[in-house]
Amino acid sequence: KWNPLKKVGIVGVPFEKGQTKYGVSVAPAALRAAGLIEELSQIEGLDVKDYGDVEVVGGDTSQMVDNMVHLQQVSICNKKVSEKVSQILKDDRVAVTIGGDHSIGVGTVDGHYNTNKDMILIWVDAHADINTNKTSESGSVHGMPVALLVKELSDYWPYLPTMDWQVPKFSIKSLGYMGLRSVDPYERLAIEKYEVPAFAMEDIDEHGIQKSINHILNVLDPCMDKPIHVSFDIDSLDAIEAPSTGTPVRGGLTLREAICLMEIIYSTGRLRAIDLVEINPALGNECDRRRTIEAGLCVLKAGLGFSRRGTAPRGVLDLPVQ
Ligand code: 4U7
Ligand code: MN
Ligand code: MN
Ligand code: MN
Repeated sequence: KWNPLKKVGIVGVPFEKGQTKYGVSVAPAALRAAGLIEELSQIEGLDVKDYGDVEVVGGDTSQMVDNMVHLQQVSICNKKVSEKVSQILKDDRVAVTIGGDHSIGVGTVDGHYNTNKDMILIWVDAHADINTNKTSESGSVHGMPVALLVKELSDYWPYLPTMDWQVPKFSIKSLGYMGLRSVDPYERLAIEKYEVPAFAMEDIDEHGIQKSINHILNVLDPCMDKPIHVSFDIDSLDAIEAPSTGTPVRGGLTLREAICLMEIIYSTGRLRAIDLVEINPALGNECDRRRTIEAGLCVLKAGLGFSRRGTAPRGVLDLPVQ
């Protein structure tokens, strides 16, 4: 019944104020320089449109809310991200957003939710990113986007100046996690309280990647008719596969597992948005940087229909003769 959309829109978000390290804002340019658009365009039948980068501007840097660093900049950027993602989806394209740090997940999911109220969200990450400003150790907003998005947690936030444009309406019942291995105590409490389907690495070890993702899809969308949003933090991959990232954690997904995960989600025909975040080309050496960017490209390609089996030329029935 569902056929994958063969049109995709790419938008870059060179934003890094959701965390403290320099460099994650360079990722959209680095991925483009590594051939992002060309590689995706080589996928058979895929129409790729580049929407450019969201413009990132400064803002008031004073702390307006306790333990939430650069909230105003995060807010200004995310409003634009949300509008851009909505526009790409309305153009009937899969929305691919290249971060930037993971605070931009607020904008991507908000933009998707505004066009598809029944969307489900798969958060692929070493971390749960469901801290509030009260539970966060770091005060970095890239550890808070899920808590900002879900309506069930709205009472746990103080009033957030500049964030009035974003009303949390997305339900935590439509959220699932893959790849967790660094979860803070109150984050774990939230996962258990709301019974969020969460496959930490030990669960993936027990069940395997295919059964794990199929289980999540089945829990969140038993009728198999909802649009899917994948928010892919590159640190879900093992630090050996993706060293150039701000908060690497050992013992993560292999690139093969991540590719398999994306292929399975692609094959539902319902994948409508992918975020690729937290690649930081300024961290590590040239080899680390290339490895991390390549891994990111592999993940995107798998989510957009690239087949490891290969694809025969279209409309051709035989090999060329001499
Ligand atoms: B990322 C952390 F305390 N939980 O809140 C926090 F461990 O988008 C890490 O997943 C957040 O990379 C990591 O600061 C955010 C920390
Ligand atoms: Mn994250
Ligand atoms: Mn992470
Ligand atoms: Mn990180």
